[in-house]
Amino acid sequence: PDSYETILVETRGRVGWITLNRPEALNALNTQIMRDVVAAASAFDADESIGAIVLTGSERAFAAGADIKEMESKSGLEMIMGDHFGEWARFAALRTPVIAAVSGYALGGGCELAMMCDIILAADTAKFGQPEINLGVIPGMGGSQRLIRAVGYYKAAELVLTGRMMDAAEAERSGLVSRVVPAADLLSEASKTAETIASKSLPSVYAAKAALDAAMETSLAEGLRFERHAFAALFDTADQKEGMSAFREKRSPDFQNR
Ligand code: CO8
Repeated sequence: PDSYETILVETRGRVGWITLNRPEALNALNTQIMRDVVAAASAFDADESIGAIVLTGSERAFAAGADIKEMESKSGLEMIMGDHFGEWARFAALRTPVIAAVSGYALGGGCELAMMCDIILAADTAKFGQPEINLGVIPGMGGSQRLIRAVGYYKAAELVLTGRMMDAAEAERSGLVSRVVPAADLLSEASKTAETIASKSLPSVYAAKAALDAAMETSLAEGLRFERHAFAALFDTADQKEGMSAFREKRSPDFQNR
């Protein structure tokens, strides 16, 4: 669809922008916002004129978690049959790199959604946490798994077991965010980063993201095998020839696939 209920969607050059827009609930992730985000992101992913996606929220909140009011009365069976996990998995499986531009709260499902992205840029106002333990549950969209890969077992265990929040500086020190920037610069920095990625050859960007994902999901031996094959495959693209001849001729490359 061209218009969505819970998000704002915009194309700026080769960058697709998705802004979470449920201000009344600090962008809590209900079924509708999940459907909107997955649909908009999938449409950008299918569009070869898009080379990067930015996902952001408001100044006050990236997203304050899954929607507690929507979940509260559900049974375990309903949670499983709702297949929220399957839909978010489609977001995590996009080929196009996604930059999360996080200002304010990224809690619970909000932190987990940021961790499904490839780059996390944080405003100095950002706060991250997995507070599910305070609600009598645990992270359900990857928080107990991706957080450990990002920050290590002991930091993740403390956050998941106590539910406390980290500020942007601690999140950067811990390896959860790529970079912290002043709040006023968050969107321009996200834009610059996205445009930089979108200026590269798309097949190499897809391959780089897939290789990085392999590192998170497989053994070292398997990951290295994947990388070697993906690296070799890129030598059959015109952009590899262009990139390398541009280097030799001391000029900037004019990639066809971007
Ligand atoms: N769900 C629903 N509504 C929310 C949520 C949420 N997660 N967070 C905030 N809101 C609503 C508030 O209820 C409030 O609405 P109203 O004005 O109608 O009362 C409005 O947003 C503004 O919030 P506050 O008044 O609470 O604002 P404060 O500035 O006082 O506090 C906080 C901000 C600290 C962020 C606070 O709102 C808070 O603690 N929110 C909940 C954080 C949380 O526990 N998140 C984890 C949720 S569980 C989860 O994410 C599990 C993920 C796995 C899901 C698996 C797939 C289904």
